[in-house]
Amino acid sequence: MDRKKFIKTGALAISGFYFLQSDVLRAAALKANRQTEKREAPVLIIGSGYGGAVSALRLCEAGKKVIMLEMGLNWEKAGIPFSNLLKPGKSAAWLKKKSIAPFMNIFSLTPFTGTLDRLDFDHINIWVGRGVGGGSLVNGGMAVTPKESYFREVFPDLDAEQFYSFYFPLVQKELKVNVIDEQFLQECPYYKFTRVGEEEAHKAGFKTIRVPNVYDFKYMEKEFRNEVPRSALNTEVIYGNNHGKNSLDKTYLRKALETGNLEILDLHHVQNMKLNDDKTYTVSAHHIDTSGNIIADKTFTCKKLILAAGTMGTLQLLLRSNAVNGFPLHEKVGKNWGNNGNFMTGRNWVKPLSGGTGSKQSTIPVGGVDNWEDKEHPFFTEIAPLPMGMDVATALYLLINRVEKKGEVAFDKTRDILTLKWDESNTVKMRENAKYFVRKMNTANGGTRSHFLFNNGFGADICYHPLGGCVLGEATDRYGKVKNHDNLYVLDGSLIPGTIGVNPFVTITAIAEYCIENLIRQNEFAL
Ligand code: FAE
Repeated sequence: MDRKKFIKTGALAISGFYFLQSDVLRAAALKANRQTEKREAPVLIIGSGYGGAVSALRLCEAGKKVIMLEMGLNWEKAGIPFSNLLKPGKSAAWLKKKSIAPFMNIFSLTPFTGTLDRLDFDHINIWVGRGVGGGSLVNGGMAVTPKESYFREVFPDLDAEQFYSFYFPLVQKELKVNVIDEQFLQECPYYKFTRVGEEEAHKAGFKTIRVPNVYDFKYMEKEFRNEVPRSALNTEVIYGNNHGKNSLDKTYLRKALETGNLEILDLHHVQNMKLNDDKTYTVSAHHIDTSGNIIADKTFTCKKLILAAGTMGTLQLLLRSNAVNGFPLHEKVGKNWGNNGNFMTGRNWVKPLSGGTGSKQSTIPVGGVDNWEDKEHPFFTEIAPLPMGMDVATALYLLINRVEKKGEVAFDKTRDILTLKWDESNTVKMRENAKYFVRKMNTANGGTRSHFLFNNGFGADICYHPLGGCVLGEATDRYGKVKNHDNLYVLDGSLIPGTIGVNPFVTITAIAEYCIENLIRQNEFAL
């Protein structure tokens, strides 16, 4: 090594050593200053997404005092604005150094407890929401009621008539579901992608449907007229919406807080649960700051525990607690998991000579292709926006298929991670459907398979809708009480056996309403 190189390497090594030392010292200082706190709670809910929010409201209305632990931030309380797709900021990712959208991750970030997280497995990446409101903060707001025939097939033991006459209408009202005005849709330049998508689908012989949403379309019309601040028309969606979207913090959670019976503790990341001899639970959580540093170790002892941490969160808590302290588990926990048939695809060269799919796009999808009744190729697909700030003549689709082969979730104790038995064999039929759809669309309209967005045109590994693993009536009783337990309940997407045929939050909310109503009626929460 020459002298110059020696000095350079030595200097780097020394500065590296000091950096390392200062990191180690900072971590040690933080640990030494960490506070500990113990609390008692009659009813504890983990997670503030759909299942958690419904449970909180109905229990609070019934006069129960509820504490809710949420690992993500309370954005409204923090007063930090959400960032948009073209300028990702604090809200863009959960403690990551780079943006984590499904594509175009060219943005560097300072790690912050953002709203969107991605869980990476060998053959599938799963996106989830973090923050008070869970997935409702980051999702596209598509509020779709499943087809009754498929609901009956997926849940043969539920009273479908009661769901379609009572629970689905109830949640549509509570979630503030509405439909875009047809004239606005036809005239608004921000919906060219939907108009082109529908026109092309019709030309290819497909049936399209209008998709309801929780985004307030009257607000959107005002946005368009520049009467109010823009949100959906300003590329806000998967990193949160500053306006317009009726996320759970504006619906169920707000109502629950108004009862005075709910306390929400944000930035509380639950690590594991322990079953005590008197059948109560001790829940251990890290209270973190917005950089992810642990500032306090907290334990909560509760009589009744509701897991609503979302499919992956709930499975992580159950399986990890079992690995760490022998938490009792039923053999069906982790089984019957699915990606709701999620399969992304797209097309390039869509109407390149007539303005493509539009340079301006609303982030809120309102159209879909319904091919569910086709025996050979049953699927539903969302005509998704791609608001990139310029016309890229590209159409994006999120297909929802049947899940013919289910997956399985387990826990690897040595690596301390969840594992997922899921590979290309689980998505064979989904790929066939996507190929069929894209080929038919291209034959009728021109265009190519989208190599621009995906490797070879297909995103088999993109999942927004993880479902199952703690299935109603299998790992739980018929109302979500976990088998082998007296005081533990699961109320979230993990109750749905891996598939529901449409975007799932309306169903998750309805099932949670049904379960909590019956649990309260059975005096499960009489303390
Ligand atoms: P979820 O909403 O995920 O809430 C779980 C909460 O628990 C989260 O806030 C977590 O931070 C929290 N949590 C997890 N682990 C812990 C822990 N250890 N300690 C403390 N807190 C914890 O659960 N669905 C639709 O129906 N329509 C759509 O348009 C749509 N678009 C989507 C777009 C994107 C980008 C994504 C990611 C999802 C989308 N979904 C959509 C799916 C939907 O948001 C999801 O199915 C529901 O949010 C799941 O509801 P859960 O109540 O199961």
